[in-house]
Amino acid sequence: MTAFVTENRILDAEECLPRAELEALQLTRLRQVVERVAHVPFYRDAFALRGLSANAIHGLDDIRRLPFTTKADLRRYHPLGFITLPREKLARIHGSSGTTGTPTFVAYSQADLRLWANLCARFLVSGGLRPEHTVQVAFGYGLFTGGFGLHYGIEYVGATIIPIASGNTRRQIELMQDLGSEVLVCTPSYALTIAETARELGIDPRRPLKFAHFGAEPWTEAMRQQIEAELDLLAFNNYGLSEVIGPGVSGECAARNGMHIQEDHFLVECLDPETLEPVPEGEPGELVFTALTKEAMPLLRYRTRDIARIWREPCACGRTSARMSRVTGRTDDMLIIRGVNVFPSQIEEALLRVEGTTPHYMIEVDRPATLDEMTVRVEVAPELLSDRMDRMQILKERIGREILTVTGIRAAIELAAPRTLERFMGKAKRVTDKRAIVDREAP
Ligand code: DLL
Repeated sequence: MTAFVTENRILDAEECLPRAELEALQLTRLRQVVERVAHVPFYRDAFALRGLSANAIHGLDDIRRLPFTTKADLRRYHPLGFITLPREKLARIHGSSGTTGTPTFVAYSQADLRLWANLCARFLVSGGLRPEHTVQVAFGYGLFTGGFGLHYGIEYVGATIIPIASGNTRRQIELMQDLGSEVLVCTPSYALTIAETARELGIDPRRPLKFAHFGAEPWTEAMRQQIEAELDLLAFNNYGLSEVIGPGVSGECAARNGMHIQEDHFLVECLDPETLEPVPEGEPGELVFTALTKEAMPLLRYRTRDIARIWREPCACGRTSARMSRVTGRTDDMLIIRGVNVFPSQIEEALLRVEGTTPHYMIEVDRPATLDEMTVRVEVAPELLSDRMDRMQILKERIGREILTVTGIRAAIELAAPRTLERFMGKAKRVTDKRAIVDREAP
């Protein structure tokens, strides 16, 4: 690992390795990690069943002989059955609350924490962060990996951090102005809340912000445009998940055309979630990651449930790594409504096509009799709210049509006044499924 924000150098050498060299490095590291996890009970048993050892890995394709790891496996070995180091060697434990079931924990060694800081620094730098910037971290600090992950990445770059965490939006805005934050780090939905609150307070939120790094939840290109217009900044997307390391798995460069996956540390597969066979390059599939270099708790073939596309064409920025698209849905977030697959992101896409509907919405699915029904509640701009029922009806029909076009589903539309739907400081939770509760995370 090198500190890379020196005079003219803003890339780690490993980020631009020629493909063949990158793959050779991945293969060496894959063998090492297989060896490292061989005594973890889950993998020991799975390897025994398959007659596997590190010697059985001859090429990267041999990854397909390795077992998958799922959230349900982590639960089965709760709380820390996947660690490869003695407990006393752990430096940090984070956790993910998840929406169903028991929380799961992830562990880091000192070396893992250094690696994590480096990986976050890489995407921050590729998205414009420099040591002279002041950065406001409005992610939660705690078991969630967002706050601490980004914090140490920013520190690694050498920029000034304001670790305000999420919440207290008014203070957030005051501080931003007082201390001159140029960079904002949070979820995209919280950025919208910040913009909205600033407007209400009569504060111009556009100064001094210059750019932002958003992640931890799905968002659309239209939402990016809206945030950029309201806050007058450049917004970069970054992706990660606790089980793999936290933020730092991938992030956008200046080209903002896909997120560079940090492939020297994470081997990625893009699989058909049903057949678990690789999808053709560029096609959407479930992302599956193998952590190649982590010490304390490297997971093999972790099934993220995130749907995205992956491609490997070279990027103008010089990085040679594969890029991933936005996450277009999760296999477990996917709603099946009257047999049709619907992702919350599609509803957002439809809403953003109708001027005057803000991106604050909630989706409710119910089955009052035999048929599923979807209701979309959406906040609309004050100037669109009217006492005239006919006008409101026209607006509802327009929204309904857009949702039908995007999803193929007819939804009941309810219009809400501004600021009446719930706001989120962290990840937005927009779906209520009132049909029979199922454990969506079961393998
Ligand atoms: O959300 C790690 C993170 C923190 C990433 C801060 C980026 C910034 P978890 O709480 O384990 O970890 O949630 C991981 O969040 O599987 C995705 O479904 C979703 N997610 C994360 N980043 C993005 C993104 C953190 N840029 C889960 N776009 C993942 C869409 C994202 N979804």
